[in-house]
Amino acid sequence: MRKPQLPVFVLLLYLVCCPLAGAPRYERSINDGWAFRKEGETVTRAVSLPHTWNAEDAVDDEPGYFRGIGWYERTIQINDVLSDKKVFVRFEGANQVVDLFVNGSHAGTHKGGYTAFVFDVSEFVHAGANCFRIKVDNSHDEGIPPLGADYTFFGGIYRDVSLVFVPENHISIDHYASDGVYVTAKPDVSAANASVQIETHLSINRPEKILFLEHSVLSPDGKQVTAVRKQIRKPSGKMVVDAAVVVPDPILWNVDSPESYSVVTRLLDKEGEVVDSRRSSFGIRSFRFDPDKGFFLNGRHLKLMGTNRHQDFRGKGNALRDEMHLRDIRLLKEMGGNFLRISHYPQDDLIPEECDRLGILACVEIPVVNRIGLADDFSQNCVNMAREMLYQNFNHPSIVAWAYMNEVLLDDSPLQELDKEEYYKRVKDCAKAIDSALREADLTRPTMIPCDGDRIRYKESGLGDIPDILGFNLYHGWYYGTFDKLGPALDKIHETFPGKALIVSEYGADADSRLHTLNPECQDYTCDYALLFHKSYIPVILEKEYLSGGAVWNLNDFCSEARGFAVPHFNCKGITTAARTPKDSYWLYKALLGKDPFIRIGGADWKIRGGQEAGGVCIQPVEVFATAPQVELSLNGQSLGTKAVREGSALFEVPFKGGENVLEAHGSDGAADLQRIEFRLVPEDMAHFREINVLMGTNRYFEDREGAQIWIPEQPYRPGSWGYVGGERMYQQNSGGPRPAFEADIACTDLDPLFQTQRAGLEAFKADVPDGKYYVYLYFADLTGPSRGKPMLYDIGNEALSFGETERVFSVSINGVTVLSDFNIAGEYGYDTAVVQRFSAESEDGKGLSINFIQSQGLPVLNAIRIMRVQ
Ligand code: GCB
Ligand code: CA
Repeated sequence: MRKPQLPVFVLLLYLVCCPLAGAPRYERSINDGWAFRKEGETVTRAVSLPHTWNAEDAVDDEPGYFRGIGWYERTIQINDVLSDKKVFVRFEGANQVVDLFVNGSHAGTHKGGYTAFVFDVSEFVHAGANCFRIKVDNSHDEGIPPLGADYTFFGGIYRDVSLVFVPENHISIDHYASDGVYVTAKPDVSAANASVQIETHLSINRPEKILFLEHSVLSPDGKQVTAVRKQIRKPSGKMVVDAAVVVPDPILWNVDSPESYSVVTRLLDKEGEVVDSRRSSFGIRSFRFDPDKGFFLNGRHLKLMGTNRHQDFRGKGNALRDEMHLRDIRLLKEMGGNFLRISHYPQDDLIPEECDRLGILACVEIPVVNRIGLADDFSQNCVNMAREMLYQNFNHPSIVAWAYMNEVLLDDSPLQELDKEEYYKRVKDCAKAIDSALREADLTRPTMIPCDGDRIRYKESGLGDIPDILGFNLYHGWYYGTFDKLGPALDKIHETFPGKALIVSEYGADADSRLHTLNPECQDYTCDYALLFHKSYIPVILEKEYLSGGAVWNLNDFCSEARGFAVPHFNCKGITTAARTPKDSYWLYKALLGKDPFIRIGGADWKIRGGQEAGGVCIQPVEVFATAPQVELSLNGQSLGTKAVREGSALFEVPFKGGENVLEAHGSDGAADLQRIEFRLVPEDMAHFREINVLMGTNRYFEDREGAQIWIPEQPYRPGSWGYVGGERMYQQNSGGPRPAFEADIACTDLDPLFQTQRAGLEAFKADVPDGKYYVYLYFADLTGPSRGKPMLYDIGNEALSFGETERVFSVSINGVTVLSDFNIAGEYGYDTAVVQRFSAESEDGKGLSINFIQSQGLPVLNAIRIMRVQ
């Protein structure tokens, strides 16, 4: 770290014997009791922080979400003694520009939505009632990253806010809103000793003749191991004081034994009275990223395996309680992960804190995503953000790299204004400015840029030469290509960037936890395809020696307002849902990476299954994830045999009966699991028919968790059974090839997958049901609208093509009675809109039900059908 030269005199190294005095500084949160309104509104709402104003409008059917100004106002009663104190307001994060007004005076402005900041309000507050007004603006601003990204920029004060009272002379709290104490600890080669450097920033507002600064270093079990005291003559203003100590026989911080030291820093007056103090924790460890051999921690090779994380949660936007942040790190640890890419921005203080505590290595980055801004202050704002990130996270042993610029060459829209050479030069200048700010402030950690798969651009532009480590976000077998291309692509990257340490900074496939299939297809959004994706990536990442590791995209499903697909407004590449329920891929990782005996029957959150009965049962595969070499599965008390576990799982064919089924799995290592599944059999003997839910034009199964129903894939009609007659499965046509499901966000439903596939040109749907009264529900959505809008950036070269169809008009009859005539779905309801029509019908004289589709113009379509016996 670089710092000004200061008149600091080393007095003596001496061991402190006195007990630690109570810290004279204190803080309290001011999260509650705010009145909130959007600019222009007159009525306020009572809110508590953390708060976002976009929790609802970012997930509704209306495209877009409010990006503008919000006001928070409250009276803060201050009964504290204010003489000899400084008062600060500390925001842990608010998106994205904040202005604080205290009793009518402007106390400060902060730009950037993901880092902490403080305002000194000492001048503006007084004893008694104080009026605090906070203006927060999340409008697009070309000067502030991120400018555009695959996630929602929720506005508001979405992290905690506190009042901090410190003595006039104090350990700085306003040096980039950090601790003010920066510890660099390094074991020597033999690890017999560790050298510990401590840089302390002081704010001296009341000049003194002399002050003392004392550091007491405590071992992980709280015993003092060494101490140092420095004398500061004529202290004044902002000062930096350096100290160095040696810790003998250091206990190293490790992923399996994450032991941290702490340092208690005290500022003392000439009588030796404590003026201010604070405790910082740090770890002693060494690490390196090797371009050919991967990552090493304390001299031992360690493959980094883990995930990325976004900070939002279903229904809450980004406004999470502390506990919710902590839970995510636990989820990652329990999975056996040892690495977290804190993406795409710095997160709550507790995230790196918990990584330290649980033994997870991490990198953290500033949110420059897809492109840089052309505004004059963009680069400066990036540098400032990078410094905030760095200083606020400095002491965490878990953090092993500083990153910036995610896939920054992906969005070439700035090329409309600048030629390529000029734009790339600006990107590089910005990168260099950030990179050198990081290096200057921290000599111990490497820098990193996460790139998209287009390695050539990062090479030719020269951007790839700037950081120490290159991350690559790879989606072979999702957005492009096939799984088997991953290995060769990685080898090419390694060849292209000799001397650069490499990591797979992202890889993942979307999965809606409600969607399953027995025939996975790329982009079908089923858990089963995502599982295949992870199964194919993991061994490649493990096997390439030069790769430091890999980070799944993503730990959790997260909000991305502009997305359509199975769960509109969400990116579903999480291995847990947006409410953190694990999907099968999560269990796969746990089986492969976890250390303790573990077993889990797949589809743990798939409670209602269904299918066509054949010979009294319906046979479907069930995968068991386990650490043991062998597992036994039984169904309703009867063993289905024992199987060898290969690469974390074993597959069983399970003959489900109708009703409740109990699956029990036992691993040879003693782990056990039990799962109850309700299986809805469509009876072979149609005389027992009750109901059926069928998705058209797809192989997918969909669990409707609100209606407690299972939807099963279509089949062709056979006499004595049910199914479609004629027509063909409709694919979304993309320039990169057909897609098994449409991406449109379907208006007026939460059951989007019911409407995103369809059969076109069908003649009929027939069901040979017994005589009786039925409800027939037909599900329609016209998916062939003229324009699908701009493709997602990530969907490289894959824009959805227009069908160029004329109108679609058809009639529907049930058992010869026309129930819909000249029906025009889009004409009546608009494109991409859910339409469900319920009809009453009777089956008489053993004729069953025949629903016929009669074409007038264009092809008739059907998206899903439900038939239920009512009498
Ligand atoms: C990426 C981006 C990330 C996206 C992800 C995706 O490469 O870095 O922000 O969310 O792909 O799912 O497309
Ligand atoms: Ca919206």
